Amino acid sequence: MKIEKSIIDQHNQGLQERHQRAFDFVSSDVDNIDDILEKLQRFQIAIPSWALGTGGTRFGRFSGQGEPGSLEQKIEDVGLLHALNQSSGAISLHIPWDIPQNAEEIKALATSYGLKFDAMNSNTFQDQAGQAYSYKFGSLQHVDPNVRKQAVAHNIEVIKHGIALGSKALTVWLADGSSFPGQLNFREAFQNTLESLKEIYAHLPADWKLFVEYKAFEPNFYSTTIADWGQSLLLANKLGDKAYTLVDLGHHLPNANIEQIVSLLLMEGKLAGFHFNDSKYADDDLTAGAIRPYQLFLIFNELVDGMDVRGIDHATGLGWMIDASHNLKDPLADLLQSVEAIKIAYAQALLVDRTALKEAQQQNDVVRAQEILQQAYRTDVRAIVAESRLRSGAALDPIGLFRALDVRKKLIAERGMNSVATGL
Ligand code: AOS
Ligand code: ZN
Ligand code: ZN
Ligand code: ZN
Repeated sequence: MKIEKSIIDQHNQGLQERHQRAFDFVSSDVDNIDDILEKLQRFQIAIPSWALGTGGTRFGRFSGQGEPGSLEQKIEDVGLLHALNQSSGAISLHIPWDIPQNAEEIKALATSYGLKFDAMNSNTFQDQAGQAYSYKFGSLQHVDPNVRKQAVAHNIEVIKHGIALGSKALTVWLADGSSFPGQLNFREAFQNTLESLKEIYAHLPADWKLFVEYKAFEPNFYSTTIADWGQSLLLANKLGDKAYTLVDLGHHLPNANIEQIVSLLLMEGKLAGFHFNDSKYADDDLTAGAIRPYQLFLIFNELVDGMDVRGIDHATGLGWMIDASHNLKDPLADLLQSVEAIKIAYAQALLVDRTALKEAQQQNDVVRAQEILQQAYRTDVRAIVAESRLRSGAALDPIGLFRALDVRKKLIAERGMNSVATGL
């Protein structure tokens, strides 16, 4: 299914008056409103193909119905999101879950929805049918060079698929690590991982990037070979200019100061981008902004500050992506909520009075510094984000329209009750 522009216009007309009142109210106090709106309009967040179906946990999985069963249908789903919010203009694929049979056709289909291909994701955390060697004890770190070779070859394969689709980055997330003390020699595991990554890196086209994702724990519970930003940055620095550290918000030990990590990575020119999600405990992969919206704002505050200093393009300078899993909500509605939360945090960060903040910092005026940040955070910017959507031809209320159109019911009619998205 496709959502026609006329449907969106009709929906917007019904909400226009109310929206205008809210927008006039909030924007009357903002000097650089047009600049903010323009930045919000350009800012795109990629949708991962694996978030389009229900994920489940190791205890069970409850089918979501009408889920995309093919790569074409996944693209169709992201197309629906993009039509509703004009902010989800890219999809991130996972190999082997999304192997394109005909790259040209897939590319053309994505273009017809206004979508690009963000980072490609490799998978050496599961064994695939017919695979010669098992990843039970790791992949790029493995003690057996044959396993490492197989895992390297898979990543090179993923790069090739990405080239055919016009992607420009490879994200490597490894489950590699150990669950018991003594199981692994940390240094050898790290060295093996580095050597394997070097081989993969050597196969990157000149205009490609390698994103090295870190994760504190899970599925291994004693050590993870790329466990934190230090270990990722160490690898990225040794690999070269095309390698960067990817921050998944759910991959830190409790209470980590993620905004500080982001700030320093940006300063070093080594921030790859994000896997946005939220969590109460660890890698919960909940809807962005659902648990700690203030943290999300503080991260964006560092991003806006650092990007302005470094002159990085807010819209395209980083790999902005969601990484989420859904057990309860309709994945599409959930993704609309995530994108909205991310844009709200961005809009709030753009409101921060940076000159005043700098001044307060120089004077060690802690009270004022906090007031300045919270002034921005406590501003209800929803009408600003909605206005940016309106100007881009998207819906004033994407979730409202998604529900009013009964999109899921139509997808079930097209795809059936028990369709199951490929993925975790
Ligand atoms: C796993 O915990 C990581 O977040 C990965 O980024 C991702 O979820 C996985 O690669 C999906 O394929
Ligand atoms: Zn991730
Ligand atoms: Zn994760
Ligand atoms: Zn996650």
